[in-house]
Amino acid sequence: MGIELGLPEQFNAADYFVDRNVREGRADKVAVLCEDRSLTYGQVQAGMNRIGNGLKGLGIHMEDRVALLLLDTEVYPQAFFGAIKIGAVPICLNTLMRPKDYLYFLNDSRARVLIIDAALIDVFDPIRKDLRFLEHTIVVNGSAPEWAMSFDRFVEGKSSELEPAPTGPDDSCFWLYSSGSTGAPKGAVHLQHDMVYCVETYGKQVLGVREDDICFSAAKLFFAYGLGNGLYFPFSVGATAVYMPVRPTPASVYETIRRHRPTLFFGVPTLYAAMLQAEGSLDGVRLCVSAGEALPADILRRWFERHHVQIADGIGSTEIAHIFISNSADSIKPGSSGKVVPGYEAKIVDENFQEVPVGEIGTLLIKGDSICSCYWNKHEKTKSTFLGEWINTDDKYYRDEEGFYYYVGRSNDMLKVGGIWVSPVEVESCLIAHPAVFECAVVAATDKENLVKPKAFIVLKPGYSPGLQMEEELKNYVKTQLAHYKFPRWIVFVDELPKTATGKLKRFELRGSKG
Ligand code: 3UK
Repeated sequence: MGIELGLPEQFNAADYFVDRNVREGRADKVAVLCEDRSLTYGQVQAGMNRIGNGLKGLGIHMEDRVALLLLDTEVYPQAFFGAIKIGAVPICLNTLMRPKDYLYFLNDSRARVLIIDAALIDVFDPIRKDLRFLEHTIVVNGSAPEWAMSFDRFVEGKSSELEPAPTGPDDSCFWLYSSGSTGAPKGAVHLQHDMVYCVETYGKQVLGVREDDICFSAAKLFFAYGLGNGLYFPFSVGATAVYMPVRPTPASVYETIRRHRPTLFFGVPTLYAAMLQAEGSLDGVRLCVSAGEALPADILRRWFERHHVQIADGIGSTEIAHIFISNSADSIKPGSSGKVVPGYEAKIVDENFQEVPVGEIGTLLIKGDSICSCYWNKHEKTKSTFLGEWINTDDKYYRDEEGFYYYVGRSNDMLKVGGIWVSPVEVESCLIAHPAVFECAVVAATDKENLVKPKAFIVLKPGYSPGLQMEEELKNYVKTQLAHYKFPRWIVFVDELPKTATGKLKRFELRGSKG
């Protein structure tokens, strides 16, 4: 059943997640630990207010979009909530994408301001001339090029006092982009009450997040998953968040755990598999969480044997903001996604939207009040995904007698690689543009840890010969064109691809192979 949040008619998420901590006496409590720096809730509030006032100074109003392209540092919560506090709408952008992806995000969203980490500024050079709506670029954590504005200039003379904008629970609050197998990414428009719904359901009832927790998410804040883990769960109870701006490798993650001693740790299956291969300990961690893709039972078993800490696998989505089916510390079935989180409802249906019996596979529909309001400017996709109170997750699931849910695959061809979407169609279009490639098909294959990675079947043009050198060349080619994690880990050269009588690729015949 759904739960009532009972939020007042005037409600602003920045007031709820930041100001309330100060009002409740936590001004001096540490909100964020990042490398050797720490910030209290009072400092986060002052920084947030200064950024809100800075945005107002640029003429940004309620409902204007503010794009954030930021590494995980203490700037993140201040910029995110600074925008929300004035009623503007932050868009958390993935930092791993290519210039043309950013061109799309910025033009599609019509963001008027971009707040960008100095370390990422180079991606903007090739696209600056094609930006249609962006008016201001503010550079944080480093110096600004002459065409942008430094953070110091942006906040110069700005007050650290700010009244929240008169938003309500159903106003737009933040966007996250979600990618599909074909077509452009879709901006999921989340409302002011959505984060509170996730807190009252998964946050409090599954994680049991509390004031003395220290939350460390290796999954970055720009993912819907990381945003809850590292930002609004800890901030909902005045806990502490640990931010790590560098890439999550086993070494950087173990080192951050050693240094800041988190109590809750959030990762994706690929990272858990890699951490099992490396030295390190988890002292102080009371629970680990996995999401983004299914956690193989064997990784969970080996993790518990070595660290004596459970990993609670749960499924969430960008559209639903966070996790809606999950295992929990005291209820775990390895290989399952767990049970429906209190506050959500689930239905497994056939192609006529009729519920299927226990044990039978169908499409997973979810109901719950953290579902985004729509995809921005994508009416057809909105209608086919959001079905009244329900959302079609496009995931195939079955349920057992005890109410545990088991993931069996996607309804479409999308792959989850290291917890991030990869569209096989996008990788294929990239490969086909290489002069040696005549035809190709990209499918999911599993590595030795049973984790999914892209695999390419390639028919070469006459005059080109298969072999290790060609394989390397094609892999490198994809790496230069697309986000790095999308490149095919295995390449198989074939004489022809399996096709149906009508010439449609029989993708299922290639799928499911070992890499
Ligand atoms: C897949 C899973 C099996 C599934 C996310 C936690 O991953 C998140 O959001 P995305 O929009 O992707 C959603 C899709 O990913 N998936 C996610 N978790 C699992 N499949 N087991 C899992 N545990 O296909 C789902 O539809 O990137 C995860 C919290 C918030 C999130 N947005």
